[in-house]
Amino acid sequence: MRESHQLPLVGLLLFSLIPSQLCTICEVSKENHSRLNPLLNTMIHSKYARGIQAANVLLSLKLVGIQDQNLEQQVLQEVSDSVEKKRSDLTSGELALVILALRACQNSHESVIYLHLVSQLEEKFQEEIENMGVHDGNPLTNYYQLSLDVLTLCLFNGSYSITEVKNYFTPANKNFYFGGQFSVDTGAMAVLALTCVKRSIQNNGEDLQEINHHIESLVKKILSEKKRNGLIGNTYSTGEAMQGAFHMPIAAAQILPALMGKTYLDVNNVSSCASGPGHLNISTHEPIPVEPTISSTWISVNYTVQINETFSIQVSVPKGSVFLDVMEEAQKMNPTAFRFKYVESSWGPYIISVQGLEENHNDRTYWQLLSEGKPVSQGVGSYVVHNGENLEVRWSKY
Ligand code: B12
Repeated sequence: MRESHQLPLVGLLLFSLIPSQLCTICEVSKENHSRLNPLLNTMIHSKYARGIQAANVLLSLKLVGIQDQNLEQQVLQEVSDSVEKKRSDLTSGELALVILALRACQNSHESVIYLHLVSQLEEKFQEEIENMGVHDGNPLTNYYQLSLDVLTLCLFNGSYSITEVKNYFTPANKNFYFGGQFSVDTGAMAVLALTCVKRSIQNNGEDLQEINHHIESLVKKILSEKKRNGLIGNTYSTGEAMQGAFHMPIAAAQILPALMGKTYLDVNNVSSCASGPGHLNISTHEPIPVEPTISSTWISVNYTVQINETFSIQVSVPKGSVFLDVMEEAQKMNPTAFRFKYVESSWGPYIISVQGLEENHNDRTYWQLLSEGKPVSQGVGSYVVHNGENLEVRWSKY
């Protein structure tokens, strides 16, 4: 992913994921805990806190130690129901997140009921490895999810092979890169997983040395990306920025633990979980929805679908519209050239096909979103378009 793909979130996320001694500046002081309320409310009152995506929210609530039995019970129910519904259709990373969320902050004797989920994850992790064997090193999902898998198996006594982890998580592996650009999020999640594995190794042999070496190189790569965006201070120092950059509940869920000085490595540490603020003020009422100001002003944008051929159209949409509105309008005007499909994900709508041409993880193909020829850093549901802008969806390889 290119530079423009790096959100302030990445800067903060990376610090949250690197072992905590590096992260003292991320933590919000006790007096300022109330400033986290907007983040909490964003996280809880959203359609993305439903279904399987609720796992992110539950994990975050438990990690930061918010003691609200009703709320926790409600989110827990949401997670359990969606596991029941999706069953074997869960991706490996989704299942890993579910386990992290359900088992977080529990004593080990309380958590026997989730043992079958850990065995399922062992199988899903092996399917990822097998897929890499047959498809040129490409997993079923991606390395962010493989890292979540290893982290979860490591934290909750699942079985995995240290040799496999050592071989697959070399920092030069192509799966750490999208379009030649190092993915900070992926690297950060891998550092967490490798740190857990490192702690589990008893002897001081070759395994330990190699894992240590992987961690060090990944941290170096992450830090070298950070210098370019350098937004850490600004982002959490102003409440406004928090509500802006982190208006997506998933973004809020990923950043909250960091702001409370917690990382995903803390989930099996019951005493660390319990030391949360407890008193954060969560509004139990849905915020009154801000009606989108139906603007009487219309803007005009150019929209292009780029495969081998180029298909372009001029579209008029109300001011304040997002990328998705433009795509929908273009589809109405010319369904043959501009028809598309999307799926809902934790980050909002994700474009999976245009003109019937579908992304494929085995081939590393996807639909990239661009503005003025540069990749945008948000999805179609969030990116607000401007008058005269040149938007593009491009058939690409990562
Ligand atoms: C892997 C990945 C990809 C892969 C996905 C395919 C694959 N092999 O899995 C590729 C490289 C194709 C990709 C593409 C894009 N990505 Co991406 N991606 C990720 C990453 C590293 C991990 C996602 C994951 O597996 N999560 C774990 C699983 C369990 O959760 P999940 O919700 O089920 O995951 C699915 C969705 O996240 C979806 N997805 C991936 N990226 C994006 C982006 C958006 C906007 C949406 C709605 C969904 C989505 O693919 C995942 C697998 O199915 C995240 C980092 C992060 N912090 O989450 C960035 C991340 C989600 N991506 C991001 C962006 C911006 C994009 C693009 C819009 C870039 C672009 N300009 O084209 C495109 C999406 C365009 C589209 N078609 O709609 C941003 C989103 C920020 C935001 N505020 O919206 C993130 C957070 C990276 C970052 N820090 O900037 N991505």
